[in-house]
Amino acid sequence: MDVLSIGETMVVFAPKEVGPMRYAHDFTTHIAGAETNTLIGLEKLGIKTGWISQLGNDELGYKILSFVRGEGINVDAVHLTDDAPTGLFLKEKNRQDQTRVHYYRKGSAASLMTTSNIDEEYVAQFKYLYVTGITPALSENCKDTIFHLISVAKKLNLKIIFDPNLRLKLWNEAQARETLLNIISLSDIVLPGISEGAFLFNERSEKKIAQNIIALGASTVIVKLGSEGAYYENDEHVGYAKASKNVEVVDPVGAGDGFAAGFIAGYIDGLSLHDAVEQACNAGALVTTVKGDVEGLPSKEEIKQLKNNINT
Ligand code: CKP
Ligand code: MG
Repeated sequence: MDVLSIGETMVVFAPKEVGPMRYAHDFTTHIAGAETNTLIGLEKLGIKTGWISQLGNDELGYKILSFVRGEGINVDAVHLTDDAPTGLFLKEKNRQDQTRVHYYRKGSAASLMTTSNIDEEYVAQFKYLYVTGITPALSENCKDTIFHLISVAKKLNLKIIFDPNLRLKLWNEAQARETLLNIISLSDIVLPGISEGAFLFNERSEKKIAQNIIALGASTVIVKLGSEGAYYENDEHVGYAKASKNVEVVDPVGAGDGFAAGFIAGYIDGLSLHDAVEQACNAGALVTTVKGDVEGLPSKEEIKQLKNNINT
């Protein structure tokens, strides 16, 4: 298997109506969590993945488990617990079409993960570990678990890929900055958004952000610039890439995870750094065209179609 990840996945309830959620009556449900969003994206691009997590031994837990399994992800390392419920969140849309997320995940099953959730033999089956800054924000024990997993993965020669995914609803700025910088210093490939880079290094320029990350020890950095594409840098290549075509945004949440999937799949498939980043931009763009965080994750064919459209 190729890519292993660890994190919390939740059921999302999204009101059909636009406006304050207190007046909402009808909700659609989706499954979302940054790490499984990326793993699902990778499976769609032909990469074999596995997921370490903990869900409640409850109806929402079963719903998530069968959905994630159904997308092809190995779930042997997903544990069901009676000690806490599965987390969930609500996605509210206001009149300006802005999305607000409300979490109901404090004390959730995933937040109770400890180092005992990490089985070295399971980790040893993979070549890459993909982590995001959400998991260490869930609880102190989750933070310890992430650092333990990274050290096990490094010992077993897995490459570490990190998306900072800053979530200030989950922890304070000082805690976030310290932990995210520590994880960056242990990572091979880092995928920050431009505003996350600005938060971490007090720098507005993508080049300065990338240089700071490389100075901490990473070999490849890709700074996401939203609809402007992304800046990439390693010791051989530096440049910009963009989605092949502008798309109509329906739901922006999950774009970063689609980006990660597009990039990691391209990297594993041996594309040039530029082409892997372009594939990432295309995958991220396509995620935003569909409601839900994973429903718009593209296949290789769909990425090709988006590319071809612009050339005709
Ligand atoms: O940075 P993105 O918009 O790609 O991340 C979205 C995900 O895990 C979303 O699915 C949600 O479940 C979360 O980030 C989160 O915990 O905020
Ligand atoms: Mg993100």
